[in-house]
Amino acid sequence: MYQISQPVTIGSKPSKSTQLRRLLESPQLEFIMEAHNGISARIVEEAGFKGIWASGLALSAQYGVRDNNEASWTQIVEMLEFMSDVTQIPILLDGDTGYGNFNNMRRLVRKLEQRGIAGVCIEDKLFPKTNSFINGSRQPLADIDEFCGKIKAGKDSQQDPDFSIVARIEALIAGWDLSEALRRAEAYHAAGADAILIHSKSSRPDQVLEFAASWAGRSPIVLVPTKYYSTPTDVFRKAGISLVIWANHMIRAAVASMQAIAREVQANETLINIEDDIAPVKEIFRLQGADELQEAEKRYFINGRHHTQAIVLAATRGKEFAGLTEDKPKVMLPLGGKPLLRHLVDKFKKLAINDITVVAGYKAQTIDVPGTQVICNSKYETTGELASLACSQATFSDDMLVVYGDLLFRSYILRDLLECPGEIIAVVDSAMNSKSISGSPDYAYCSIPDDLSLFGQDVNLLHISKATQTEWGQTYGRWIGMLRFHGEGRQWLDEALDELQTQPDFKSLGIPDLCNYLIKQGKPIKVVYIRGNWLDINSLDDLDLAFQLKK
Ligand code: SPV
Ligand code: MG
Repeated sequence: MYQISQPVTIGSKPSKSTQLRRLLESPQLEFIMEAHNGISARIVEEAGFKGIWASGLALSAQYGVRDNNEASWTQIVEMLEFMSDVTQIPILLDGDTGYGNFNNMRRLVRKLEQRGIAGVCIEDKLFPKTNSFINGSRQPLADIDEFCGKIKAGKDSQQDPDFSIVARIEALIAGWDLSEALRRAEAYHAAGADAILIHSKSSRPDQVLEFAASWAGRSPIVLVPTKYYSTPTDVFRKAGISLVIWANHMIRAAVASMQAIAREVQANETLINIEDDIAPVKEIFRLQGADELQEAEKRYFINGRHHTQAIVLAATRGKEFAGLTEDKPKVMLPLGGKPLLRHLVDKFKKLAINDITVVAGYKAQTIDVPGTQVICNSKYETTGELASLACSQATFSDDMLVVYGDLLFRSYILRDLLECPGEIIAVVDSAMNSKSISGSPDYAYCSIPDDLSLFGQDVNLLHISKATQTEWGQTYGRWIGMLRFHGEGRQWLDEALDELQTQPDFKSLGIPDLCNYLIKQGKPIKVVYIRGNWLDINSLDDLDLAFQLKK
C-alpha cells in the first residue's frame, strides 16, 4: 500500500502540490473537475471541488483548435497560469505525451512548478497525440522503456517532493488487453509514477474495474468515466478508486449554452428572450473579483490621487425659481443645454472624482445624471442639509467632499481644495465684494485674513454664520458650500453626525451648524482661500451670470 505523504504547508493552508497528493493518496474516493480558463477554474472551485483537471481536450477546444497538440505547450502553460492565479485548489494538467521526449518533460515539470501547478498526467502515446476517443484503437502506444524514462526524468526534475506525476495507460483505448495494461502499470509505477490513470472508451466500467482488482492498491488509481458515465459512483468507491476526473463537462456545458443563446439572438434580433437565462453582468464582475479591486482602489492611489468621493446635497426645490422648479429640483435646471448638476458632475470627473453620490429629495425621480448614485432623503420637506448628509452616511469614504448641488465654480477651486492638507478643509471666498453674492451668504470667521499669497497659508476656520457681526470678530470671507473630510476628519464627521442626530433640533440643522459643532469639539477646520470664480444659483440673475463661469 502507498504511504500518505507528509504535508508541506504555505502559511496555514497546504501547498497546492500537497493538496493534490493528498487527494491521490486519500483513503476515500475524491473528484476533480475540468476547467479550461480562469473563469471556469473559479467556477469549479466555488462549486466545492478540491481540484481541477486542466483537460487537453478542453484547453484545445477553448482555443478553437483540435486535441492534437495544435496549441503549443507554452500556450497551454500560459492559460494554466491564469487558472492557477485565481484559485486555491490544485491543478492537475493533462500533459498529453509530455510534449516531446524526456528532455521536454524535464522542462515542462520545471515550468509547471514555477506556475504553481500541482501535477501532470502523461499518457503513453506518441507526439503529436490524438484524443483517445478519435480512432483510439488505431493509435500507436509509446515504447514502455522510453515512457519510463520520461517519468523518471520528470520525477528527477521536480523541486517540490509533492509535485505529482500521473502515468496514463492507453492500452485499453488502443485495443490491447488487461495484461498489457497491467504490464505497463507495473513498469510506470517502478519508474516513479505517483498514480496510474487507466483510461477506457468502453461504455461499461468492467475493464477498469478488472484492472483495479488486479492492481490491488499498489498505487492510487485514477479514472475518467466520460464513456461509462452511467456507472453509479459507489461502484468506483467500492473498487477502491482514488480519484475520478469529470474530464470535459465545463467546456461541454459552455458550448451547449453558447450555441443555444447565439442561435436565439441571431434568429430573433433581440436580447429580451435570453436575458433571464444567462449570467448577469454583475455575476461576471463578481467572478472576476471586481469588489477586491474597488477596495484596493480605496487603499492605494488612483491616477496619482487618493480615491475621493463627492457627496452633492440636492434635496431642495429652489422655490425662488417659482414655476421653473414645478416639475424638477433646482439642480436639474438647464444651463447652456445641460442641467446644473451635470456641470458640477463634469467638474468632479475632470479631476478623476468618479464616486459621486447625490442626495435628492424634491422630485428625486427627475434627477437623471449619468455617473452619479442617487440617494433620497424622503423627509426633505421637514428636514435640513444635515439630515440629507446623514442619509448618505453609509457611503462615506475616507476622503470625501460635501458640496451644495447649486454650486458652479472654476476647476482650479476643486484642485486647490484637493491639494490642501488637513483633516477637514473649507473653501472660503475672500473677495467679499464679488458679484457672486446673492441669497443669504454664510460668512466665514477665520484665524487670519487672506494674504493673497500663492502658497498655502495655515488658516483655521473659527465659525460660520449668516450674521456679519458676531463674537468671533470680523469675517474674512464667505464659505462657498464646499468641504472636504479627509482621514481622521471622516471619523470626526461620523461621530458628529451620530451625536447631532440625538439632538432635538437636528432636523433644522445645516452644514454650517455641523462646522460650528466640530470646531467647538476642538476639531480643526482648515481654510483654503479663493477669490471669486464661483457662484451658487439662487436666482434667475445667477443663472445668467453662470454662463460666464460655464467653461
Ligand atoms: C482530456 O480531457 O483531454 C483527456 C481525457 O485526455 S479524454 O478526452 O477523455 O481522453
Ligand atoms: Mg487529453
